[in-house]
Amino acid sequence: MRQTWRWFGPGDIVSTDAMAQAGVQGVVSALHQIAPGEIWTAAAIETRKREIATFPNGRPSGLNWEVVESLPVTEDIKRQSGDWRLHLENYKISLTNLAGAGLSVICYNFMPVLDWTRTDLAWPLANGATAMRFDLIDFAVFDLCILARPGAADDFPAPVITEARARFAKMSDQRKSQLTRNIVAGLPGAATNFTLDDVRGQLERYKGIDAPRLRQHFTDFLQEVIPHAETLGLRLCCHPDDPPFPLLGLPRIMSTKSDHAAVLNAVASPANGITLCSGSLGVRADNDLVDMMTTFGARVHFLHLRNTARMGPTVPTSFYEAEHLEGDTDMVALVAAVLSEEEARRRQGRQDHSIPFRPDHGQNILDDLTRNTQPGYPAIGRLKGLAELRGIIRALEHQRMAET
Ligand code: DNO
Repeated sequence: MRQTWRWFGPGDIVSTDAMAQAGVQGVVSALHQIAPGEIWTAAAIETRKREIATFPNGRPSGLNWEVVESLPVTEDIKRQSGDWRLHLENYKISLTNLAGAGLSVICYNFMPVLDWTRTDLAWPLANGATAMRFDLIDFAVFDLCILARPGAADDFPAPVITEARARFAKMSDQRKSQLTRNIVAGLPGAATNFTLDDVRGQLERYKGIDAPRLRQHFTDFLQEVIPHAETLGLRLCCHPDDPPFPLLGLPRIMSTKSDHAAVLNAVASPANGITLCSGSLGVRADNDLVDMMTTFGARVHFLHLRNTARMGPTVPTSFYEAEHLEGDTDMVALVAAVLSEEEARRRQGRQDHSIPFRPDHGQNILDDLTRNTQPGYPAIGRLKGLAELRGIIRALEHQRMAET
């Protein structure tokens, strides 16, 4: 398992030397400064590679850009409207340029309008640390009372609506604007940064696009892009919906095991793969992560290892981001399944037998609490997650060696 770490570029408070000291083997990055739909030029890609390869003091870091997260799919492509054909052509050109620069693993997602979504970015835990959280009642407050979306009341159970209206009546203006910012202003890595009116406009443009139609658009995207990616030797890997259920009345189609099977079956190619994200998928009790890893293993090109704790039994539910080894996913069992897949790949002579993973997110602990890093991407919280995962990997590998 290849230990990688997400880096947002030269503006990231967590610098390249922090990554090196965390002991990471490869870097995950994206050209966030380029608007979705535009071409990632060879020159811009080379610049990012150089930035990763250099410490702030100018010395070589020894680090290499190994995974792209994300090459964004535009709303036009998802809706098949406006400039979608131009965006598709540009997507393919960006892929050509990335392959030319030696990159081969490309993560993306197909969530309409909102990428990953939380209501709290720094929810206090009993020990003084903070974690990210999705609170269903707060989300309903946003949808029903702040965005005031027509039809929102059809999308929540009656008790949730009652509680949300009561909470809204007592909510301070400060919390209302914080909640709005948290949901619509774009979390790190998201391709979009909206105002309330932008969201309303986007929702309007999705009218008539239900789950089957979005899935058809996704298939069309794959049929266009995957053959090109395959000739370039690339491995595309779709990230699941986070959270894995519909929001704002928009369809979400990468939430369950059968969603993943449909995407993988849409185009049978090694270039058409998935990013297995335990934190996103683990929010649904009906997603068995070990089973998904075992079933889809051959096409898992990238892993996000993170844990969430569900706060209720239903879908949708509230949840928070637990420590990497706590929460609802059995991380030891999942890592064991990944190691089995890697062993199978080695036997088959696959070059990509070491699957890149990153310790996804982290709680804010110690100096993180005053450092103002990107939400979800603190230095120490992630380092702790990486260290714990590294311990599991080392122990399981040791056990495997002893058994053979
Ligand atoms: C959150 C991330 C997501 C992810 C994209 C992938 O931390 O996992 O923003 O990068 O959804 O396309």
